Amino acid sequence: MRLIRLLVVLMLLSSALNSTAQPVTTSNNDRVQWFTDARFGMFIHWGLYSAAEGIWHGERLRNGNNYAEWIRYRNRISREEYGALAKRFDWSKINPEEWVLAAKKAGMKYIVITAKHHDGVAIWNSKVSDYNLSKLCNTNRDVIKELSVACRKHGIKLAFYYSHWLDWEHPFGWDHNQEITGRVTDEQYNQYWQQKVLPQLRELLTNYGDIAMLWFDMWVDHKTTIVKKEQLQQVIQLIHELQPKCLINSRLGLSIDNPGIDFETMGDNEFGAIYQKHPWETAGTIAHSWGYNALENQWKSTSQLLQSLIDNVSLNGNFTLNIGPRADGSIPYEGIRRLEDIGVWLAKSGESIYKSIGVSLRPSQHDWGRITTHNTGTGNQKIYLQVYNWPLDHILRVTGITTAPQRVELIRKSGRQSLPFTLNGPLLHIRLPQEAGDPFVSTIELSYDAAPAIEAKVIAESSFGGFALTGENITGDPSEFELVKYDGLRPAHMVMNKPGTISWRFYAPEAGKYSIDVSYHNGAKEKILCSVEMDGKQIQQALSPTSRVVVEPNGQYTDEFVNVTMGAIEVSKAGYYQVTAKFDPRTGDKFLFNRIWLNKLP
Ligand code: JFZ
Repeated sequence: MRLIRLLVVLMLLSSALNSTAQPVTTSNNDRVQWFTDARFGMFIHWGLYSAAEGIWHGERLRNGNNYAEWIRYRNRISREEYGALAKRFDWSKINPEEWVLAAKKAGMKYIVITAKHHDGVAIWNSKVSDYNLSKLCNTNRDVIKELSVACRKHGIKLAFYYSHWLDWEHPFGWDHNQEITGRVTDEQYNQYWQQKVLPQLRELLTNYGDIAMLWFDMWVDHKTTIVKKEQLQQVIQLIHELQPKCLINSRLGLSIDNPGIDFETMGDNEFGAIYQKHPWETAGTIAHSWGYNALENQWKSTSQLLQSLIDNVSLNGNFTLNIGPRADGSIPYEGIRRLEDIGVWLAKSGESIYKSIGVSLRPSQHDWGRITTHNTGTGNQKIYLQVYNWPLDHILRVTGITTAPQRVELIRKSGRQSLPFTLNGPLLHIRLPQEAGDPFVSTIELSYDAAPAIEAKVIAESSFGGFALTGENITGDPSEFELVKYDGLRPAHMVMNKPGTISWRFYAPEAGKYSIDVSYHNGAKEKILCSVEMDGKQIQQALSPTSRVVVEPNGQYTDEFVNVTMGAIEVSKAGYYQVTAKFDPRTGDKFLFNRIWLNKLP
């Protein structure tokens, strides 16, 4: 799966070489356009479990994931005892319109609510089963009805999470433990499907107006579960029959390549690493648990949440951020605080998020942040530099856009501030004020009257200057040598276990001498020759064997990587150069190449 994604992105990158930054549509499927335009939505986990608050008979969640909505299964709670949690709901306080207002204020465009979670409890007044929140609470209120009215009133799209595979309430529904007990047969499971799943989906798609999407939750391949493909197809058919515009996510149990699946949902809190053409989202939490958990203490910072949103947008993805209200409907303060801060940010920088997408440069090639671009659809184009880390020397270095912008403006709360810049080939330097534009993420807008030209393959300049030539930014065939990411101990590296040559596209900002440092691990017994060539000049060095390095006392060792200054190569003028490095390990030698550092000598 990941390998395929990697290949796709490499194809995209190579086709992007020397292209222009055409304003791309974020999707070519009309039904899903609103979703990719929206970029940011709210998830709400709310149900009977909200009243347990992650504690049962004095005990925290058992067995792993620590998701409060799993408490019935994890803590082996009986149907009756679990149903009695209904007593803790305070209907005088519950007001779904407040959730909608919080979403709106945060700049979110849609809401996905857990209509039925794994516990099997419908939170609407379902005619299909009496074991629903309204009946258990003995109220004629229907939160789904109220939420749908409020969403319509405030212009927020409404979507339902529906746990189709797992249902811990229905006698023939599925819970994981049946892998041991083997309790439910295929016939019985199909009864659950025909008598509960399909009728409840029919209710949800009939009684609450337009439903923007159904969010299913099977995070393993359906072939490894009791669910049959025909059953999933019945669901798709029903949705298309009742609400043809309603979107369906990949966690139905079918991958994005299947007809009927509109967008991909990544793993929980799994953010994108590569650009993907099809619509996709990350569902994430503000803290850890989805349902309200009294023992929660892992609140993410506003910067972190904003960066997650921006990272995903830069890779064509959405962010669906969860809140877990309490049984009285209130949203925990820590959540409200962050939603409000994000809303303030989006009110001034929203153009860089909504209807926006990334540019065709290497993802995360800049160490200061990310780039998004606004899909204007017309000739002019905006590019947004999302600065996570304000450079100490007050110069923002942007690599790969070779057209000079007409304007460069820092977006501040108080207005826009024009910034001076220079463009040298693909190297844009923007002079920044002392103060960051925003305490969380500063946005700088570049305006162009036509799609700017993009030079996708050139090595990005680091903050403070200098260029790192790595296994990730080579030109040429990236599959010849294995690329290993930073694994927690060793730095990222390329495994060169046979003689080989790798090269890069480098832009020298000026004439002069560039020093060349190489960082490597040589696990062989003998020296390995390295030669580096640029502009027809070559320098060589025999790289000595390297040893082990102690990471932590008493035995945690790993491969040592060393830096060696090989010398310098002089170029006669500014411009593009191919840099080539040649290594001659014997086949099977353990030679790990980390990077070359190129730096202009004074
Ligand atoms: C599921 C649910 O079990 C959970 O309660 C919550 O509703 C969440 C949104 O979805 O949990 C998952 C699903 C997928 C992964 C992990 C937990 N995953 O792919 O890593």
